[in-house]
Formats: sequence, C-alpha cells, structure tokens
Amino acid sequence: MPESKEGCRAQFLLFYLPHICFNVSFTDRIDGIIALRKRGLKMKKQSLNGRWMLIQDGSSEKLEANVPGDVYGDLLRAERIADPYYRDNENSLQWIGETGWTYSREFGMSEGFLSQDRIFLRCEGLDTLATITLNGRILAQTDNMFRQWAFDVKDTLVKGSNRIEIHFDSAAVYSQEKMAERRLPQWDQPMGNAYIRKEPCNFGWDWGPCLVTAGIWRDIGLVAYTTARLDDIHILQQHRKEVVVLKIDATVEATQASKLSARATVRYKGDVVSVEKTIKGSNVRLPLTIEDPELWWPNGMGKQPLYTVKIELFDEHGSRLDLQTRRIGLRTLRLDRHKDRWGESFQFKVNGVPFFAKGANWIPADAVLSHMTRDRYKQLIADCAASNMNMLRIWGGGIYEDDAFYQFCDEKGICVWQDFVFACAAYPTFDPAFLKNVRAEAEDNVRRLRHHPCIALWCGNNEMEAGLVGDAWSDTQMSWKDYKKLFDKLLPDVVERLDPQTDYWPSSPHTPVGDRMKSYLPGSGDAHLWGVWHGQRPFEWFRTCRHRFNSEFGFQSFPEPKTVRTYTTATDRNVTTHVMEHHQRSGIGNTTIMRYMLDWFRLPTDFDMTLWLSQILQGMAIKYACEHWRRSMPRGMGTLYWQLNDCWPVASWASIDSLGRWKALHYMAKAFYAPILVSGLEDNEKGTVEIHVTSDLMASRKGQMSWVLTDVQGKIIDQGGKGVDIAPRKSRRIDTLRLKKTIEEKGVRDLMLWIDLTVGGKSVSTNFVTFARPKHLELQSPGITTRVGKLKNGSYKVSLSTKKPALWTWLELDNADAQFSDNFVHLRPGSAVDIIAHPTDTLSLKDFRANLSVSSLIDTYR
Ligand code: BMA
Repeated sequence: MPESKEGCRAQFLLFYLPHICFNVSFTDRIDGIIALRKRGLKMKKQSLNGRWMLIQDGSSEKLEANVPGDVYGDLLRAERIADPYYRDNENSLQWIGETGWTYSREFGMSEGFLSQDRIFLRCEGLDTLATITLNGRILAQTDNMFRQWAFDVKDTLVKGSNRIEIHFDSAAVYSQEKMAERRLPQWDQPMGNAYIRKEPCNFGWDWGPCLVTAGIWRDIGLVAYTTARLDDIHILQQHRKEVVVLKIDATVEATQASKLSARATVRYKGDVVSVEKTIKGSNVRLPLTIEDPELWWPNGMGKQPLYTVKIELFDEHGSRLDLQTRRIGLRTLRLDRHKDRWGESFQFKVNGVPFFAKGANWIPADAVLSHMTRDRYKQLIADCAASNMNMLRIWGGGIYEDDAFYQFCDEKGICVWQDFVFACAAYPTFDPAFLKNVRAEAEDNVRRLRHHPCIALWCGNNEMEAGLVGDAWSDTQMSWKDYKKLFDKLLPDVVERLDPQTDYWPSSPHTPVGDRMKSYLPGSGDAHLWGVWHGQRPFEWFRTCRHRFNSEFGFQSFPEPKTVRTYTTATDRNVTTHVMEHHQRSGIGNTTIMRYMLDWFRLPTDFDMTLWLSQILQGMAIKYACEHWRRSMPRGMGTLYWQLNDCWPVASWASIDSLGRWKALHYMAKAFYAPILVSGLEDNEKGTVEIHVTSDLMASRKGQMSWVLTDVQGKIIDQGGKGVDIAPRKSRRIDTLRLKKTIEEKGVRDLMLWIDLTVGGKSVSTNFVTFARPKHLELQSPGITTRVGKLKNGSYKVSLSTKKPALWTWLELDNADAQFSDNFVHLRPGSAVDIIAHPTDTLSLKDFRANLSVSSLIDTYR
C-alpha cells in the first residue's frame, strides 16, 4: 500500500475520531480504533546487502562479492582459491589475511528517502579494521567486529547514484605489529590477537585453522526517519502468583518536538494485551499484565511458549513512525549461589526451580562464518535438544552468535551461558581506548540479546583467571589491577545496568572465595577439569572430582571415515601422516588419543576402525565424567563438556563433526543426559556395584530396575531387580549388588553387568558395567541379525538381535547419511534393540539395505 494513501486515510479517521487521546488504557477496548490507524511505517529502510565488488589491495581485478559475507566466502564462490579445509591448503592461503581488501558498490537514492529528517548508515557487523567512504568522503574508521555502527549520512548522500566503499586493513599484520611493540601473554592460539576486537579463533586455535578474513559480515543498510524513532527496547519481567507483569521500556530518539505515543502489544496464541502511553521526554515505560502466564522452561522441564511483544511509535496524527518486535519467554532464570555444607552452590534456577545443567561448549560452527546458514544453526540446536541437553556455553574465543542461534535456543529450551569474547590471553586493559571500545561492544550485545529467554548468564572471559593473571604484568601474565578494570568493573556494570535480571560471572573457571588464583577449588564456583586429556590422567580420575559446576572437560576423537575422506587422499589415511596431523591442532593430539586407546582397547586393525574406535573411547571418557557428576547432584549441578561442534573437519573434542555428523559421543550423551538415568558404579576391590538413579524430571515416577549379570558369552550368571520410587530432581543410590564371590570365581574378565530401568513398562535408561578394561574381555563373534523395515515417514526401523554380546554396536550408511534414534548400543543375547534411522535424503529400502553396515567392538580388531 503506498505510504501517502495510507497516511491520508489515517488522518481522515483521526479527524473524525477526536476522542483518541493517548492516555494509558488497557486497550483491547480501543483495539478496533487503533486498527484503523495507518498500517504502514514512516521509518524507511534501504538494504545495502547483496552484490558488491571486491578488490585486493594492489590489484585491479574485481571480484563479485556477497554481503553479508567475507573475503574467504567470496574467493571460494569465485573459485579463486582452493578449499581451505582440504589437506593442508590452509597453509597456502595465509596471504588472504595478510593483505587489505576493498568492498564497494553503487546504490540509488530517491528524493523521498533523502527528504527525511535523519538518515543513518547502519552496519550490524564489520570485520574488522574498516575505513568507510561514501561518495568520496571518509565517513568513519572502525575497529571492532562485534559492534553495531550507525553513521549520520544525510549530508553525504545525493539523489540518484551513490557510491560506498569499505576498505579493510589486514588484521593479521596489525596484530603482529602490536604484538611486536608489546607482547601480550596468551595460550592455545598460534598468533597474538588480543589487541584487536575480532573473533579470536579466526587466527587459529587448538581445534581450528588460521583463516584470517575480513568483510561486511552482518547486514548493512540505510535507515531514514522523520520526527522520531524507537532507539532501544528493554523488557523486564516481574513474576507474581498467576501473573507476570512486563515492564517495557522504550527509548525514543526525536528530531523535532512532537506529541508522540507508544503502544506495546503482547500476543500469545489468540490472546492480545496492549497498553498505550504518551511519551514525555525520551523514555516511556509501558507496563503490561499477563494473567495466567504460560511459563518458559528449559528442555526436559516443560514447554517453551514464546510471546510476541510489539512496540509501536505514533506521531500526533496517529501515523506509525516505527515498529519493533521481540519474542520473549516468561521465566525467571538466575544463577543461585548460597552457602551450603560443601561451600557455595553454583546452580541455575528457572522459575525458582533449581536444575542440573546438561550440555556442552559451543564454538563458531564454521571457520568461514559466512558459510553458516539458518538451517545449520537450526539443526545443531535441534541436535542438542535431541540429546537431552538444556544448556550451551558460548565460549569466549569465538563470537557473539547470530540472532538465529538464540532464536532456536529459545524455541528448543537450550539455555545459553554467554561468555564475553575474551579467551586465553591477556588484554590491553591498560589502554583507556581499548576499554571504551569494549564497553560499547558489551552494550551492543547485551542490548541485542537480553530479551531472549535462553540467556542464562553473562560471563566475563574464558580461562584468564586460570593462570593468565598475576601480581604484575610479566611475560606470562597480566596484572590483577588491569584485569579487574574490565572483568570486575566494566562488564558487570554494563550487565547490571542493561540486563539486571541476568547474572554476571567474571570468568570461567572462577572460584569466588579465597585466593582467586586457585580457580580449581572444588567447593564453589565453576571448574574446567582437564586432568583427563591435557593432564593425561586416567578416565577414573573424573570420579575423584567433586566440583560444583563443570563447565569444561573433554576428550578428543577423529571424525568418522566419510568426513575424513573429504579432506584426505588415500595415501593420507594413516593417523600419523602430515595431513592427518595437520587436521589435529592440539599439540599432544593424535598421540594422546592413541595412548588412551591402548589403555582401554585392542589395537585396531585399520585406519577406519581407528577412527571409529577413537569415537567410542571419547564417548566412554565423557560418560565417566557426566554420570559421576549427575550422581553427585545437588553438590554438582552442571556438566558442559568440551565441545559440542567443529568449525572444519578435524580431530577434536567435538561430539558433532563439522559436517553435522554425530560422533559416538553425541549418541552416548543422549543416554547419559537422559531425563532419568540409571548408572552403575563398580568397585572391584569391594566386589560391589552401586546402582544409582538420577532424575531431572519435575514429578516423581515409579520405576522398575532390573539387572542381569552374564559372562562374555552372554550366559546369565545371576539377575535381580527392584521397584524404585524415582523422586523428582534427585539422585540416589537405589541398590548395591554384592558380587565379590562371583568375581573371585569367574574373574573380572569374564563378567558383564546389564542394567535396565523401566517406567510404565517402557525402558527409559539402560547401562552397562564391566570389571575389566574392554581390551581384556575375550569377546566372541556376536552373530548379529539385522532386520530392516520401512516406516511411513521415509524412516527405517532397524531391529538388531545377537547370539553373543556385541559391545558398542553401530550402524553406518556408506553413501548416505542418517540420524539414528540410538547408536553405539550394547547388544545382549535374548534382548533385541530397535533403532530408527532418519536418512538425510530420501533413500529406497533397497538402497538403505545396500548401504547399511552394522559393526561392533570386535570388528575394530579382528
Ligand atoms: C579449553 C578451551 C579452549 C580449548 C580447549 C581445549 O580450556 O577454553 O581454549 O580449545 O580447552 O584445549
């Protein structure tokens, strides 16, 4: 509808409806009248996304570029460079980060747009050292990838054709020069980058390539308005019995004195509530009461209802000047720290209910950020929910994520622990200009993200307190004095002012009592537990850790063969080759995987089996840790393993590889993060197995636990079980099996314990315990029978049964991909397992059968 026509109609109606004065009114009543108002929006927007030109410094060759995007994305699309993820191509592409690049384009400008009171160029993200030139005039220079910029361009724009250019200096060269002036201590990153506010892991990490890029990485466009616009929206929630009061604060920026009004409308399903007020000054608070609110809950605790809040700004004629919407969830979500018998609690409470945080750490999901899509975000967040996670920590060496990430977390009930982007380095907080820049960055991102119901915590940094801070600046540390300026003052102040309903935590890990340097004190705070892997301790070490919240711990594996084939040639396929070591960034990497592997398993026969076995090993390590900490609830109230995802195909701690394939760990996480978990804790010396049941459910259940003790042939030696009252949000030992005599008679190498927990006749959790390392079990050829049936929705049901025990049995499709309802399962004679396979692309029954293979532990070495 043309603006002018709509405007006339609104004025006409307002003329005949003089009783519309902009007093507060709970306005379902005036909804009808308001509906007559002008629907259009006076605020004008002109996107500058789309096709731009890209030129390398010193070159005259023009490449077509895509905005939002980045130089790597553009060079790849233009087929000017080889795939950086293939073999060691990364090495020959370093020139890209060492040079400058210019993006440019022309765009038209109408008189109507130009005639507005104010016109801004809005850049949602520039990566990073940018000089913006508009019609030959330098508008600005920017130096922070994480900030949103707005520049007044009214006087620089002309009617008709305009030209914009954005030149990016080399971030790598800049960083090296700054580091040469004064070196800042750091870990895990091959190149220093703490002087520049740019994705730290873009310079490489101990799981990521160094692909230093540049570009207009988020939306860019022009915004024009007359009279006034909405500058900022902040929604606070007050939860009372059966009622939630929303306090919606709108800040307005006006170009002329005018009688303005603002209206807030909240919609949920068919219900609408709204309020309208005249604006005095530049702020207005719009209170709204929501009766019988439907609360938002993390995954597994309830639903994720989302309410839409619409805020409109009107001029005195009733014309709508601006409109903003936010999608919110009604909940309280706090970090609860109170003194208790172990020290100080560290637990999250949602709607007043403490819950155990189950999840992982998130890193940027592609080393070329412009290759991320909404669908990829959606899938990864759905994968988290599918494996019973309820929290992700966005680790501070990456980015403040794309809006889509938080939207999907809102929808799936995945709480977000958000680090500010500072990781594993000392930062130049002695420089007031750096602090000013960082303050603006923090404000931008807190404002952008605070309305998401998923936001659970703001955290200052990753691992700086774990050794990077000391009494004074030195070759290895920064001073506490300079550290505190940013992490004890600036950032908490921003959070307190802009998002007072979310907690701030200075660092991960951090211990809030006593000497901060001792960041691994178990009685309080959060912990990064790297005794396994970096410390080379055995997996059993996890069981000695009694920390309150475990925000990092991990173990590596290789991606599966199909993924490895995407970056290797046939001759590379040995874990010690140059290419396989190139796709391994932890200094102790492949050697450490192999060392632990031989502690637990027999030497695999070939390359593919080495890859698969590494995944089983990794899953076992993290299962050890997570089951132990879930059993320790409420002393320990969270496990976020390192790490969920990968940014390129690489050996790493991830549970989902860079192509979205679930590793064995992700399937195992689904089991060890199950809402009700049954687990066994063996003690060979005492000859006992404690059986524990842990529930994260909100209500109690009645269950039936059964156990079967077999020899390695699967012959039943003993069995038993009992009814269990499963209390909500509790963990307890429900039984202790005394097997000393049997162990003495049979020996530890010939025993297997199979545990099952059913609720309402349905198995909700199974577990498996051995008394010897799997390498010492004399497994027999299992004789697995596989039956495949087609289901209606294009999925397949795979029924597995076996003659002899088959451990970590896994399904694999040769030339296709599928997500399995379960995988890496233990099969016992007489007890069949059904797995549902959802192929990624349609697959006929014949092709499904032809591509399916079933393997188990014994196949890795026989
Ligand atoms: C953690 C992280 C990362 C690192 C990982 C594995 O501590 O914070 O810096 O990638 O360890 O070493």
